[in-house]
Amino acid sequence: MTSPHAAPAPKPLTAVVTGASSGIGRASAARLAADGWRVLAVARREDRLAELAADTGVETLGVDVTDQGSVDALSARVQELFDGELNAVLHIAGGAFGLEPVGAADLDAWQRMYDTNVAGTARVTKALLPALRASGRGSILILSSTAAQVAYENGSGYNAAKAGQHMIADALRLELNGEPIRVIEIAPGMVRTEEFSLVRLGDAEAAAKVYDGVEHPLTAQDCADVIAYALNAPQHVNLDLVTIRPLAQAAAHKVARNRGL
Ligand code: 8X3
Repeated sequence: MTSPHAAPAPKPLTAVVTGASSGIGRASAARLAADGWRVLAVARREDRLAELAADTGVETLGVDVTDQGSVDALSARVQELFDGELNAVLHIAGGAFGLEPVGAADLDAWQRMYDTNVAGTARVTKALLPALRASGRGSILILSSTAAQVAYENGSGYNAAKAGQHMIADALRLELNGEPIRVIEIAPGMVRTEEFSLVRLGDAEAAAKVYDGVEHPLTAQDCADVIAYALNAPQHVNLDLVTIRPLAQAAAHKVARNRGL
């Protein structure tokens, strides 16, 4: 029998995950749902989201982070679904398009990288900040990359976009100091997902070569585990910046291949 003095069950924590149709976004949405969070998983590809919803029970919404009307609809859905109280936003939407030197830069691809990674993060943050504030326990988690930390040949467009996200994280942390909202940056190195290198390089053979001789690149699940740790940690613990690399990788340029790692 329940005691009349029993404390009410705590309200589940709420999260919005962008880029949830595949890779690290999908794995993070699924992991938070398994941890008991109420998750609104968003991405452009609604067919993929429907599969995720069927597998995990998360709520979904088709959202393009580069489109203001779409992000306004996201904010309205958060209001409706979570009574306007949001505990975490995970900025996973983004990615790399192309791999060429500055002298041959594909400026359309640069623009797309800026729009999705940088402006997308700012647009979604701006829209959801009132709900993060209203929850009294908020986290803004930005998935950047080791590409934000050190440049590499042919990486400049992506380096610039990811460095932009890093700066958003740092500025936000200063701006929100004194409020119960923490800002967490997760910076993975070599992660093998079904799409990252394929989207970047446009062909499966070139994409597979990136991981040649590396037996255990990071997986989306590895990243989701770290993300879940950061978000489930007590609110006073702020993992400002977590760099994650596979054992085989010491730096962007230093990858041990064919060593069984
Ligand atoms: C992915 C890491 O090395 O391809 O964000 O830039 S890298």
